[in-house]
Formats: sequence, structure tokens, C-alpha cells
Amino acid sequence: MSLTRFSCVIRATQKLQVYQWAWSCKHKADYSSRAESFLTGSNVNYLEAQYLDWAKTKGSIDSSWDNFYDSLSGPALQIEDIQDEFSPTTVKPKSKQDTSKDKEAITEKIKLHLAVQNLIRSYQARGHLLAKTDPLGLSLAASYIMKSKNATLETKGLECRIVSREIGEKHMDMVFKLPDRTCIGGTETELSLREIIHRLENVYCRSIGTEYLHLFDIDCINFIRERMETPGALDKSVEEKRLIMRRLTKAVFLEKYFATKWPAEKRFGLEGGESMVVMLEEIVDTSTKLGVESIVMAMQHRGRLNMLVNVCRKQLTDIFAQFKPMEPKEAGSGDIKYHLGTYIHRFIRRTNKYIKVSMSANPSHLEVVSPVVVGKTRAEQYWKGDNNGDKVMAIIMHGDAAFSGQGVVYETMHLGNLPAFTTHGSIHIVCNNQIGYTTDPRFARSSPYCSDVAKCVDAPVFHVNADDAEAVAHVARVAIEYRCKFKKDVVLDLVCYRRFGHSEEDEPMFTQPFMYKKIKSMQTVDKIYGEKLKAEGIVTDADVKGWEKEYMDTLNRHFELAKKVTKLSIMDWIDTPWTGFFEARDPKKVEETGISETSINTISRHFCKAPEPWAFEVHKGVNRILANREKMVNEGVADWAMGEALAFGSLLRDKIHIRFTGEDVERGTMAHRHHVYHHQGVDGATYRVLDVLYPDQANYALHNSSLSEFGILGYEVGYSYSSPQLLTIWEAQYGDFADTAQPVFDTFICNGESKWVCQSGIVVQLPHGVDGAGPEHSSGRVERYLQACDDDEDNIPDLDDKEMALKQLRSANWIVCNVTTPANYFHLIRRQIALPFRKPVILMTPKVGLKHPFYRSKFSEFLPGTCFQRAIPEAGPASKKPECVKKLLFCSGKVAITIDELRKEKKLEDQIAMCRIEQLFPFPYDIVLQEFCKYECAKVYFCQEEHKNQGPWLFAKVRLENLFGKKIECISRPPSAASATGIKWMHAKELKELKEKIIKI
Ligand SMILES: Cc1ncc(C[n+]2csc(CCOP(=O)(O)OP(=O)(O)O)c2C)c(N)n1
Ligand SMILES: [Mg+2]
Repeated sequence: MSLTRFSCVIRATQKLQVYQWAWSCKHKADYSSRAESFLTGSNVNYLEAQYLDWAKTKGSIDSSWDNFYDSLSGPALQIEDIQDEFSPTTVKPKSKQDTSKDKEAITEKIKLHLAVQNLIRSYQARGHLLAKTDPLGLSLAASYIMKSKNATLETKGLECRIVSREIGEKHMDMVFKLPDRTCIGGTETELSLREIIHRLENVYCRSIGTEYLHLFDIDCINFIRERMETPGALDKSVEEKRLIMRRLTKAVFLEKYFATKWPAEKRFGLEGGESMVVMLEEIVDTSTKLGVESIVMAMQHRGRLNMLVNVCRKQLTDIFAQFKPMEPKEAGSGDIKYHLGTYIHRFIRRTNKYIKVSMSANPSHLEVVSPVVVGKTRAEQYWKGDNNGDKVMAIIMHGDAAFSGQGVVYETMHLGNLPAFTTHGSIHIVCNNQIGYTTDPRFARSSPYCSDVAKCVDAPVFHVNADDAEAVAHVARVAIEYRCKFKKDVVLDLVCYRRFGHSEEDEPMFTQPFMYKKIKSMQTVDKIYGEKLKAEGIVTDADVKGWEKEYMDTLNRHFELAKKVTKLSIMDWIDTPWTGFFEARDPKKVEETGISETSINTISRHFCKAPEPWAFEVHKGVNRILANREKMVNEGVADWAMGEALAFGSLLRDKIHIRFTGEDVERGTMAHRHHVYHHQGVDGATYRVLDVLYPDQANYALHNSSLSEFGILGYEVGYSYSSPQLLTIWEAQYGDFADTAQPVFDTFICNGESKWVCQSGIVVQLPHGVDGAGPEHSSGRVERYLQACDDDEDNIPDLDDKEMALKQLRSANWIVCNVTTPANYFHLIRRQIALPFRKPVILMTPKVGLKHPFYRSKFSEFLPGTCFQRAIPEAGPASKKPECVKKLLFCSGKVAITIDELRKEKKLEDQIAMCRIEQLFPFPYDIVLQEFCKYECAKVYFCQEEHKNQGPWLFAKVRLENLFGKKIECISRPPSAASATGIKWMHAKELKELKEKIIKI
């Protein structure tokens, strides 16, 4: 915008606004800024006021503004001009003296009016800093900021207030027109300044601190403003108050009961934050009114048992039974009671509606469940056809220290607006007890609030004093209404305290003596609220005592029942049941993974066909790739991408929904996949090849993800839990990128079934291979996954058992593979669905192999009757005369190319036999032993391209040696701290040495 145009806009806006002020002052009419522009809010107010000063007396403001105002084209704006322009007939000629007095009076009025407007806005923007949200009264957010700003100053006694320099006591009873950006007036359009301040104090500076002016959407701001400011907004009916009281009674008495019956038992009690139950219950109730049918919840340790009982309605008997040592009914390692999940279809009396409430099982590792539960929610929305998140919603509860400290919180929240990941808004609740174990907030975060991550994702935050139960219920209702209306994230910061130590074993006075002196003097929230309601005449002492007794009786009854429970059932704690799946499958049968010739033809032909050129312009390079694909199809050969397409295409045909995400997966990091073409002439137009394979196929959800591994992998694991009729794949760009997602492997993928009997068929694809790409991009660190495999290497399975392979799979915690043919990749992927159970797969995928002729399969290897090969025995010249073979190399992965090329080159094909172990875990003992026995005269080695202290060597060594009863040697790179060298020369040297070792007979 040119300066002149800019000036004109300012002038026009100024004229309009100043006129509105002048006019409204005169006529006491409704002032509204009809024209929203960038000159709204305090900017324009400031400029207006300053301009008037400047116009009146040059030199009254800083001279640096002269240029700016002088540069406005045309003569300077005069108040008279404005009045003349808008009300020419009402202005009578006046004497010079009168005019200057009028001018002063109007200017004064405008100033005051602007000041009041600014004051209102200050309350809306900054009132939360002064809100009394801390039940302990120890801190205000404003003092936090002042202290950090004036770190060296003595800040005691400095009072934080919202003030306006222009107004004082003498203006208190003056009446001011209310701007349209406040609702404090209700039906009144003007109020005295005293009343304005009083109402603003009530709304913004008492038990609720509302942060919302940072939101981008004006409708969101207006919604919150209306729900918070409208007079009476916080009022509750008698019934509502009595309900809150009953809910508090249950929450408080349950904790007391635990403390009495099991005083030393760790349960991470909710004492000090019991009104969280009121918050959740209000959300659940209101959500049913708004059409929500399912809530997927996750939460950390604090108060979890209370939530399970009072919100998820888990049977008290089941909870109490968890306190005693009992033998479990099912196999599995199980988990501690405050990690377990559950689900229920709850009937809500307030609305006469049913809702499914589930609590996801989660590990100790704080916040790792956050992305998981969001992925689960998205999946449930998918299965319900709930495209806008009207029916399914996530609620995630956090601790204050974890919420501000764990990066995965951001990794989860920033998915909120991504089309392929959104769940249309989650409710986040922070159980903010103002401490993390023994660490104070001032040493645990750099921001005033633990919830400040919300600001990055455009979410409003409601800080609320947990000891004001009605305020808690109010913000809960606003939050769920906001989420359901705008389908965006919202954060509730329940500011409470922790009455006892971090766990029931801890002594908090060691580290927080002052805080805990104060805490000792605190009454429980049911008492505080009970007194309030008694004073209001809403409950009597007898009511309260009656409710307490009623609940105590219930607790005692279940305590007795729990004594009768003799076996612990992990199955009772399942959070996402796969109803009917296991019952409908033959546990001993793996379905056919081969596909018919017709299917191979349909899919492969489609996969190499470009859309019609008149309709869609694909990149020339893609056309070249498709031409190559077509050539291969004509030859009846598949490369890696074709093997994958055949697997996906056939599963989609079989109505198996596929969800496949990761960074750049649509094209494929190494540009081998190309499942999505981009129109070269129309921005944003794409053609998704496998989406249009069969008219009634299942949905193929292939999506590039954000640059996050922890968040996205967690998300996809959550997605995979939703159903067995689903193939979920996450692909890392390079294997090492999975490093940052390690907690998801360690706490969900590798042991989720063992801990919580929840199965997942997720496939994690990790590009792997030592190929000179540098230390990180050369290693998927397969050894890490192998180390977490749960078999006993001293226990060789019964090799005569025909079902051995399936039994091995059933009892395995996961499957670890490095497959070397497209056909084997195809069969492995299809086997995920063909199995009568679900297991996660960690798959080292090729990099150079994606385009290498070695990684090719004939179409005949995809036909019915063919299947996944756990190990690929030698099939070349060496296998024809085994007695002449001098060297037997067991290997895994891409090193097979090196071995194969080398022995061809050196004419050693009949002397070196190679057996590729494609499925490292469960270990294919039977095939390996057959190979070993076949080459009686051969010396046996395990060969890998990785360094000796890495790769599959150590895992394979112990199993091979136990199986063969003799020592075997390793051919590898030497041990190394880094996974590969970054120096080309060194890489070449290492490779040369490796090759020498391979061919040495
Ligand atoms: C990722 C992770 N780091 C550290 C811990 C150990 N730990 C368990 S609870 C806790 C304090 C958590 O504080 P907060 O999030 O405020 O929850 P609170 O216990 O106060 O409810 C810590 C450090 C953990 N479980 N997970
Ligand atoms: Mg805490």
C-alpha cells in the first residue's frame, strides 16, 4: 500500500471513529465500529487520541510524529471538519471563546471514553494475570512476570493492578457507553465506571483467568467473551449446585478411603485437586447434549483411580481388588493399577443419553500417550464416518510439569489443524498442582503458565481455581461448548495443590516447607463448597452427611466384594475391544497371502498407467518411471514399489483400510513410490493412484506427515489399536529418525500387548543400509529392536512341530525383519492381515535396493501357494553341489547384494552358499538348521555390513551357536561408536576389507 493510500485509510478510519465517538457522546447512542480494519483496538485508539492532541497543539506530542501526520495529504483533520461532515445542520456559528471551550470538553470526553475502552480491553487481555486462580494464594501470574523482569529488585509490596492513568476516583460515578466488544452490560448499554470495573474484576480477576485475546478467529473471541462476561453467566441452578456437591463428596471420600485402607500404597492421590472430577463430569454431561457419542481419554498418574471410578465408572470392586497381590488369569506382564485402561457405555441421567467413555492404558513415561490417544480418536472417527468430529472427541489430562516440559505435547498439539491428522479439537486438562515431583515451577519452566504451549496452536486457556467448584464446572462447560462449536483445541488449567507428597511414600516438607505449611491449613474442597451451599440455604448439614454416608456404604460394600476376588484379570482392563475378531478366526490358520494372476494384472497395469494427458499433466520424470514400470510388468517382474503396490492394492480390494503416513511417504523419500502425482499445471491438483483401483475398495489413507517422529509414530500406534481390519504403516525417512520416537517403541509397540493385552498390527518401516550416506542415515539400528525381543535364546522351539512358526509368532512381542525381495515384502505385509492375531512389525527396508536389480521378484512369486519366506535358502549353483561348498554365510539385508555380486565376480558361486535371514525375530530356527545341515563341509559365518557391535550379529550369534552347538564367526565391519563413517575414503576402505573377508576361502 502506498503511503498516500495508507494515509487515506487512516484518515477515513479516524474520521469515522472520531465521528462515532463525538456522536455517541452527544446522543448516547450505540457506538460500534462497523468497519473492522487493521486500525482496530488499541492501535487506532492510540492514534486517534494522539492525532487529536497533535491537531490541537503542535508540539504537544513527540516531534517524531510530525512527519507522519504532516505526510497525510490535504489539510490537517479538525474536529470541526468531522462534526461538519456528519452533522452539518446541527452546528451553529459560535464565538471563538465558545468554540475553544467546546473543543476542550469534547477532547476530554473522548480521552475518558478511550481510557475506559482501553481499561475494558486490558481486563480482557491481562485480567488473567491477576486472577486468583491459586487456591494457596501463593502466586499470581503477574507477580511471576514482575519477579522475572525485576530479578534483582525487591518486588515485595509491589501491587499488581490494572490501571488507567487518565481516570481516577472522581470519574467512578460517571456513566460510560459500553463498547460492543464487551458483554458485561448484558441488556444495559451504559454503566458507571465503578460498575464497569466491578464487573470486569468479577469476570477476569477472581477464580477464572481467561486467556483468549491471542486467538485469531474473532468468532472464537466473541464466543468466549459472551460466555464469560454476560451477567449471570457463572450462576448455577440449585440442582446443579447440589450435583456439584455430590460429585465433590465422592471425589474426596474416595481418596480418603484409599488413604485409610491402603495408607502406604502408591496411587498418586488426587487430594487437593478433587474438583477435577467435577470438571470431567460436567464435560461428559454437556458433551452428550452436544451430540458427542464417544470420548477417548488419556491421563497421567495423578488422580487416575478417582477418574476411573467417578468418570469412567469402573467398578469399585475391580479397583479395590487391584490393591492385593493376586495371580493373573491371563498371560502377560500386566501393569500397575494407575496405568490401566478401561471403557464403558455410560448412561447420562441429565440428558438421558448414552456415551462411550474410554480411558487409554498408558505407561509411566509422561505424555507419550498424548499422540496415541489422538490417533485412536481419529481412527474411531474414521470408523464411525465422523468426518467433522461431531461424535468422537479426545480429552487428554496432563500434569503441570509434564505439560510444559515434554516436547511431545507440542508434537501432538500441532497436529490439530492438519487435514490428515486433525481430530477436530481435543480438550486438554492440566491437573496443575504447581509442582512436579519435588521441583517448583520457577525451576521447571520459563513461562508464567504451564499451559503456554497452547498459544502456539491458537487454543484458548482457562485457568481456574480448583477450590471454586462452580467456576470449575463453568469453565468445563465453556470448554466443551467451544470445542463442539469451533472444533478446535481448548486447554483447562485446573490450578490446585498436592495435599501430600508426590506419591504416598514421599515427604514433601523436605523440599517445599513453606508451600506445605500453607497446604496443611487448607480445608478440603467439599468442605469449602458445603459451607458455601449451606450459607446459601441450598443444602443442609443433613444432606451433606447423608451423601457422605451413602457413598461410604457403597465403598464398604465393594471393599467386601473385592475380598472375594481371587484372580486378577488383565482382560477386564482392556480399553479398545476387538469384538468378534478373535472368535471369528481359526487360531491355527494363516490366510492365503498369494493373489491371483488377475489381481496381479489389474493392480500392476493400473500402477503403471498415467492419467489421461488431456485431464492431468504429470511430470515427465513420472512418465519415465511409469514407462519403466510398464516394461517390468510386461516382463512379469516386480521391483520394491510394485511389490508394495500389489500388497496394498490387494488389501484394499479385500476391504482392508490402509493408513500409511510418515515424512514424504506419498512420493517416497528415495522417489521410488509415487503414489500421488501432482498436476504440473494446476496448483494443488493431485492424482492418487491407488485410490481408484477398484470401485468398492477400502480407503487408502496415505499422507505425508509433519516433521515429527515421536508424535506421528505415537499417533499411528493409537490408530492401529482401533481395529484388526486395518493396516497401519509408519515409515521413517531414514531408519535413524525413529530414534526420537524411542519411547513409543519402548512403552507401546514392544510391550503393549504384554502389559495391557492390546494388540497392534502396525508396520514400522525403517530404511536401512550402510551405503556411504554418513553415520546417521546409514543405520536403522536393528540391534535395538532385536534386543527388545522377548524370546529365550537358550530355548530352541520344537522344530518338528508343524505349527512352530505360527506359535513363535503368537508368543512374540513383535516381529523384526529385513526382507530382500519385493515378493517377500508383499507377503509380509499381507501376512499382517492374514494372521489370526496382530503383531507389530519392525521392518528394515532397503535404500539402494529400491532400484537395484537384485531386489526384484517374478510375478509367479506373488501367486496363490507362495508365502512369506522367513529365511531364503541358497538356490544357486552352491545348492546343487552342497558337498563342494566351503563357506556358508548367514546374512540379513542388503549385504546379500554384496555377497552375490562378489561371488559371481570371483567365480565362487559354487563354493560360497548364502542364506538370507529375512525374519530375524522370531528366529527361523528350522530353515537355518536345514541349511546348516546341508553344507556339512562348509565353515559357517554370520555376515553383516554393519559394524561388529551393531546390526543383527550378536542376536543371531547366540541363536545360531545354540542351534548348531558350535561357535561361529562374524564377518562385518570392525566395532565402532558411530553407526557408519562419514568419510568416503573410509567407507570405501571398509567395504574393500569386508569384501575381502567375504571371499576369503
Ligand atoms: C518422561 C518422564 N520423565 C520423568 C518421569 C518421572 N516423573 C514421574 S511423575 C514426575 C513429576 C510429574 O509432575 P507433573 O507433571 O506436574 O504431575 P504431578 O505428579 O504433579 O501430578 C516425574 C518427574 C516420568 N514418569 N516420565
Ligand atoms: Mg504437578
